[in-house]
Amino acid sequence: MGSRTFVLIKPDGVQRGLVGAIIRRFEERGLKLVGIQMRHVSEELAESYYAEHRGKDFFLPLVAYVTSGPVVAMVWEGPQAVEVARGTIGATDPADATPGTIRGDYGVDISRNLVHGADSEASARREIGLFFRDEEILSYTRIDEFWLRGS
Ligand code: IDP
Ligand code: MG
Repeated sequence: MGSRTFVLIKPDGVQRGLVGAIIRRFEERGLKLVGIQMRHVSEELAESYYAEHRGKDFFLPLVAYVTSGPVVAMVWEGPQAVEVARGTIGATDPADATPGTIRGDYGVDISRNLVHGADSEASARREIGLFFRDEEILSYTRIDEFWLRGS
């Protein structure tokens, strides 16, 4: 089994009709989708999910943003899943993000950056645990795994 990461399409991604385009980036890159759910994020969940940012000046707007509409929460698996997903997502501020990344192709402002990706394996485990029960994460072989990894 490869490592896992947690990715969340924020409410602007859903409202702008970019769910398919965003999922496609990870899917075509070669990560394997092993968990997915659409939901609203409660204030309580947002505050624990973004606990590291409590006290910063953007914390309350961030909680308001992520609770403002449905999100799509996902678990992706693959070699170095955390780093690979963060690379596909791009820099935090879409204005600085490289074209070719999700934020660099679809965003212009740091307050609406479309997607979240866990920043370490420990964060991924914590965030997956906040959103998913164990039985909601699936185990299966993708038919192209050999062609993605060479073994
Ligand atoms: P990351 O999402 O690239 O890991 P973090 O520094 O962990 O970036 O920040 C979490 C989220 O908080 C960002 O994705 C963005 O939505 C928001 N955020 C971070 N810095 C700012 C800011 O300066 N203004 C407004 N929102 C911010
Ligand atoms: Mg972060």
